[in-house]
Amino acid sequence: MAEFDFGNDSSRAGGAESWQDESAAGVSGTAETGYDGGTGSSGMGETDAAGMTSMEYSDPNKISVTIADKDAPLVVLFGSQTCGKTMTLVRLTRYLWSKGYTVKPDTAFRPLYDKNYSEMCENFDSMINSEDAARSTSKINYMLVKVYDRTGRTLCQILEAPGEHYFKPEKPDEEFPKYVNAIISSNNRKIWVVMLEPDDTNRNMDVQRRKAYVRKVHKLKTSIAARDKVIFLFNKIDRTPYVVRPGEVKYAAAKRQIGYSYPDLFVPFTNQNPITKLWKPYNFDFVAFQTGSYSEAADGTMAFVPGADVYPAKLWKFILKGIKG
Ligand SMILES: Nc1nc2c(ncn2[C@@H]2O[C@H](COP(=O)(O)OP(=O)(O)OP(=O)(O)O)[C@@H](O)[C@H]2O)c(=O)[nH]1
Ligand SMILES: [Mg+2]
Repeated sequence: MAEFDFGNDSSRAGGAESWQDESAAGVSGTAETGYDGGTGSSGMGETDAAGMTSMEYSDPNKISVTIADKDAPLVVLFGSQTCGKTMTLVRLTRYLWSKGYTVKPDTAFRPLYDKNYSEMCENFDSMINSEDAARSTSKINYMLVKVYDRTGRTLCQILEAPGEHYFKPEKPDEEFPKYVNAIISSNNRKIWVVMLEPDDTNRNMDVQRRKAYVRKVHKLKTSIAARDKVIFLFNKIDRTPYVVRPGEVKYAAAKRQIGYSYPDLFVPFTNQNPITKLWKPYNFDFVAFQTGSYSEAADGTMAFVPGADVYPAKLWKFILKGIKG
């Protein structure tokens, strides 16, 4: 856990003062910034529309986050900008609600000065249910949600953060920001959902950049704990020729395509166990996914229609498997 305390359960109740105390010992650096106690009215305490201080915005190493629950497994949606992390969270949340789970944002994740975050927490339900989900979620930079079963037991927490903090196409080999490293080394069991997408769905990605993304994923692999699990999520599967009908995907072909698009991606995940490798050649799960379809309505809004339930159902099955270890 190194120098990062990951907060504690009292961080919210204690308000701005206790937050400052904690961050002094944490990665955020907010204590040195002259943080103004959450009024957002002076100097470094001022936040932009995205809810970050100018300090956080210009130097991601100053970003302050708190994972108060140090026990619940942490599912991290890892991927570059616009690969679909936020919408995957939206889709999975809708699915989990339909199955009777409770999914709620964790208000303590960002400091009180991040009004954008607190507003998102307040409007979480309507945001997730919005038919214009793509637009209504465009302000999501960070989101930590907790998933509870019917008895109120916490099953896991799911983290969504800006794609450029995991992979920046123009600076592909840059180190992770401090807070990402703090998450990597936290004691929570982690399930890394590594996002992949078709060759032609992201204008910021080309052959070279996908190779660089592979390097970043391999770097992640060398940094994570042995007990951590990895799920490769091939998003935007609707934009590939591998969908037979909604929810039914030619898995072998889809996986083969990933091998071509992201060369050597799977190599470090080879199962070295002489026995289990006979039926399980790799140490990861693989899921094809579609968050939904996006069509432009007459009024210019993007109408979001969720994809088939099969996709989030399968993702959730793998997450549950990862939680159980
Ligand atoms: N065709 C298709 N498009 C998708 C799918 N999922 C996401 N998209 C598109 O990708 C866009 C970006 O999705 P987001 O979920 O906001 O991406 P993100 O990974 O959170 O991006 P950052 O927050 O910038 O890191 C959406 O607005 C959609 O246009 C999908 O399953 N199919
Ligand atoms: Mg996002």
